[in-house]
Amino acid sequence: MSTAQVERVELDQLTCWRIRAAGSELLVAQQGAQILSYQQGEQPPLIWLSPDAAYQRGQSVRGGVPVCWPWFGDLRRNPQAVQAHYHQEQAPAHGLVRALDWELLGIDEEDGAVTLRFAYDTRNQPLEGWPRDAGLTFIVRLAHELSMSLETHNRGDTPLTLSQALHSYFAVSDVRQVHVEGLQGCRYIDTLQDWQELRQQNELGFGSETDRIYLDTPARLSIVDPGWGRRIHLDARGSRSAVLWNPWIDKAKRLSQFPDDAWQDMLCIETANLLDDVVQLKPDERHRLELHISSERTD
Ligand code: TA6
Repeated sequence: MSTAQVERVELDQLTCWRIRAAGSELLVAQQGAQILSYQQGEQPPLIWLSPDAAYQRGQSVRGGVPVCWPWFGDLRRNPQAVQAHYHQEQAPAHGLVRALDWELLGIDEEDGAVTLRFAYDTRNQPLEGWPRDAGLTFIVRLAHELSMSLETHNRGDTPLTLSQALHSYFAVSDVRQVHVEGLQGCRYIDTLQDWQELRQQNELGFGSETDRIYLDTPARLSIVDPGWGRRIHLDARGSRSAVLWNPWIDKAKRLSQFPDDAWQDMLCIETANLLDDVVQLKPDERHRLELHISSERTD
């Protein structure tokens, strides 16, 4: 007997899917194949969605897990091989697909879990200024825990180099009280200190705006949140880099769809392929970027 529920919901201009399975709930927008929120049982949400989120066509919803592809961040800060594929004056932040319509291939249920399969095919929907032949699939599986996999298939006859990230916004009780485990000893690029390279000496806590690219990251990073008595585990595959971001007070005031005080309630850990971890695909080669999110009680 099916215990999962799948409901299509229209949020302003966006078609979304609300999925309930194994005591968890997930909200996904078809635009951008963007996970919007994720919650286990009666716990506070694990994935944060802005209270000021706007559901407009052509713009990414603030929060959730925007898919940044075929580059992350400012294109000009990417390796030349990533920049070379794009031929327009203006390059949008975080690539080209996070606010475009993806195709929903299907929603399947099995053993109480629900899997959604999305695709973006540059043959059917060419990306202006990026004339490459690539196929993207994004598979999201909700059981009690949440898994996601972003696969790129280089269908062209020349090599393809890209950077990417699953730009996950996590909900926290108070970012000033949390810390991140797993980054000790990692090299990082501090984008707020002229992109200089530094090394993380101990657990990472937050006391100001933070915007860092960590390199040679381990498979597991964890957010320790004493305020909500939980650890959120991020288990990654196909990634050796991650972005840690909190806008803090001043930048929060400049962000769209973002209440001025919301910086306290969220923390981005973005599972990525950046800088010396960019993806290099030969013709017909594939790469998967995968993330599994779970949580455990600590109180
Ligand atoms: O991932 C960190 C970052 O690059 C920040 O610098 C900030 O710009 C954030 O992404 C959000 O970007 P967005 O374009 O979604 O407002």
